[in-house]
Amino acid sequence: MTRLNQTIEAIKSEALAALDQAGDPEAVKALSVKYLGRKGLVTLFLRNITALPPEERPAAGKAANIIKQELEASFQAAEKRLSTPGDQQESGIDVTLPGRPAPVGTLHPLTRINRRICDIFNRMGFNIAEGPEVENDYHNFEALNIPKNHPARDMQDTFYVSDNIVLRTHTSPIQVRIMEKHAPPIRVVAPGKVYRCDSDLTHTPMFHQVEGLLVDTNVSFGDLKGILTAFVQEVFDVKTSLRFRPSFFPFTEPSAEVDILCVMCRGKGCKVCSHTGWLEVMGCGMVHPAVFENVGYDTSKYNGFAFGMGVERIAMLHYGINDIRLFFEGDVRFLGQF
Ligand code: 2U9
Repeated sequence: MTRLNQTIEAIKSEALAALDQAGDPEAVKALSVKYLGRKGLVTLFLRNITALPPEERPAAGKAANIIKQELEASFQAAEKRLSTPGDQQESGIDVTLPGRPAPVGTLHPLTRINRRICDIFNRMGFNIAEGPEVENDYHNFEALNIPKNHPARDMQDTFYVSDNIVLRTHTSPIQVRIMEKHAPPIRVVAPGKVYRCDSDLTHTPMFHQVEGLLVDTNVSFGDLKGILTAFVQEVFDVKTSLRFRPSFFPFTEPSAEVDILCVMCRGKGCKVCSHTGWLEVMGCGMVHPAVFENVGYDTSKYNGFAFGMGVERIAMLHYGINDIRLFFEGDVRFLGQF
């Protein structure tokens, strides 16, 4: 090794030793100036090469340039290392970055529609009431004028827990229990799960109902039509036509089913409304006097109306869903859309 090479090697060793001692980026910068700056030791060494005999210049220049590059790389690495906070050097995680947003859940579409329905009636003066899902025969059937041989009692439709105990097939027993406890006037809506032994594209063994009951003096079918017309306009967000079609339920007389103009074809006829132009949304009627007698109400003084609807059916029409099972599969790709 020539004397000159020894000098530049010594400069390099000295620079690296000093770099080892540098505790912050400023110290590294100062060393960079000391060795590589305009008047730095390596720079001066390179400048003085011209004073060497011509035959020594290439080797000295090459050695000095290699060392200059090595030192530049070492200074850069040290500066970067010392600029990065210690905890980040350990884990490789930049704790100053904003966090990833946590996935947020949404309300189940049935919960949303159930709340929407109850809220509309609530604003019309109806209170919300709940009751047991496991009911006795009396409250689920007998009190509602459903005689022992009625088809609704058939083993096909009803889940029997024992001879006298059933999973409620509708939320009507809630209103029976309310009437047993309270004298008129009554304005109540009863939401909840109900159970029927039935399963296909539009039926599940468990589904949700909201029923309503109003009892007072001089209640007319016109009052019922007014309340349900206001409700339907509100729940579907559109001014829609309604029709009340005569029907039969053991607990109401007269009874009717409520249809709305098909939300898909606006009455023209399509697959959704089976080409009738109408969609059935709920049932209703004036409460049968036998039901009032069962709870001890004076039928010469009081009368009232009742109605009932399936929450799944309203939700399917509201959101345009054609398979009821989607509500119960728990697929987040479906549920995340509401
Ligand atoms: C009392 C007296 C009468 C509740 C009523 C209906 C008509 C009705 C169906 C809608 C779709 C059931 O889920 S569904 O299949 N319900 O059509 N429900 S009147 O009548 C009552 C309730 C309680 C004491």
